[in-house]
Amino acid sequence: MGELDFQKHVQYIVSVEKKKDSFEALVMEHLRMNGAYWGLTTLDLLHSIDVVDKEEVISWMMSCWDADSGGFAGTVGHDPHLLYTLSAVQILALFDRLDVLDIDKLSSYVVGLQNEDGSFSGDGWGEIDTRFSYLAICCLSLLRCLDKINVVKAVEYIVSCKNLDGGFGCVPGGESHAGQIFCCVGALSITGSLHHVDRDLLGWWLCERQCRDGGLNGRPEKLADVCYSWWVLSSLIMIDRVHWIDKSKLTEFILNCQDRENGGISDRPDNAVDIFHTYFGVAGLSLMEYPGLKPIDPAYALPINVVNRIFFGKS
Ligand code: GRG
Ligand code: ZN
Repeated sequence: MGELDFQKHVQYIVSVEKKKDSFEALVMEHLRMNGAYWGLTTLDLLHSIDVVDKEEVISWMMSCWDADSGGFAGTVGHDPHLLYTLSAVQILALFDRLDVLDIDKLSSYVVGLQNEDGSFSGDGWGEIDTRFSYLAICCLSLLRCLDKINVVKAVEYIVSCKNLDGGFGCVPGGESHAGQIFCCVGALSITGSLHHVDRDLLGWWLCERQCRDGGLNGRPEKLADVCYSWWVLSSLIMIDRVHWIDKSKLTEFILNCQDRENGGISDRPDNAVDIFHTYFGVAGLSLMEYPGLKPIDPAYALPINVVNRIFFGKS
C-alpha cells in the first residue's frame, strides 16, 4: 500500500490552482471559493501552506465579497451563499487574517438567513437544509458571534431532523446520510448540545459504514468512497466512538486511492483524482493521526492549531 506521498500531493494542489483554463476549472468555477478552502486546508495539513501567495488569494477573495448582502460568492460576480461565506472565513482563519473582514456585515448576512423555526436557508432563494445550519453555526462561531442567532431554536430544528436509527437527514423525516450527520453533529458539538445525540445508536450506524474493502460508505448498500473518511470519521470522533472503526484497513483504502504519478487522491482506487477527495483523504488520515500530518479539528474542519489560535489566542 505504500505511504502518503506528501510532496506529490502538494504539487497536485498547486497545479490545480494554476490550471485555471482547463475544462475541470471551468465547470467548477462557481465553487471556486469552496475549492480554494479544500486545497488550502490540505496544504496546511501537509505543512506546506507557505507555497501559496497569501496576499494574492486574499485580494481575489475580497473581490468575491458582496458588500450589499454581506456574504461571499463562489467566484467574482456570482451570487453570495452560506457555503462560500464559511469557506472564505475558514481560509482567512488559516491565514490568520480574519481582521480583513467586516464582521458586523458578514454576521448580519448569516443572521438574516435564520428562519422562524430555527432552520437556515442557504441564500436568499430560501432552500432549507441542515447543511445550512452547520454552515451558519460554524461561521458565526469562528467569528465569535454565535450569540447573534437564536441558538436554542437552531438546535431544536437540528434535533427535529434526528431519525430512529440515531442519524440525521437534511429536513425532518429525511433519510440519514453521513454527510448530513456530519453537519448535524458538528453543529451540535459547536453549540455544546451533543447530549441530544444517542452516541451508541449513532456510533453503531456510523461504524457499520465500513465496507469489506476497508473504505466507508455514506449509507447502507452504497459503495465506499474516500470522502466518507471525513464525514463518518469526524462524526465518530465528536461522539467518542472512533475506536469502533478498523483504522488500519481504512488507512490502506485511502492510501490505495493515491495517484502515485501526478499526486492527488480519488474517491476509490483507480478513479481520477480531484481536489475534494484529496482533502477528504488527507483529512481522514489526519483524524487517524497519520504520522507527519497536522491534526485537524473534526467540528470546524480546520487544523487544531488554527482553532486554538481563534479561541485561546495561541498557535
Ligand atoms: C466545512 C467540512 C465542511 C463542510 C461544509 C456543505 C457541507 C458543509 C456539508 C455537506 C455534507 C454532505 C451532504 C455531504 C455529502 C456529499 C456527497 C458525497 C453526496 C453524494 O450523495 P450520493 O447519494 O452518493 O450521490 P452516495 O455515496 O450515497 O452514493
Ligand atoms: Zn465522494
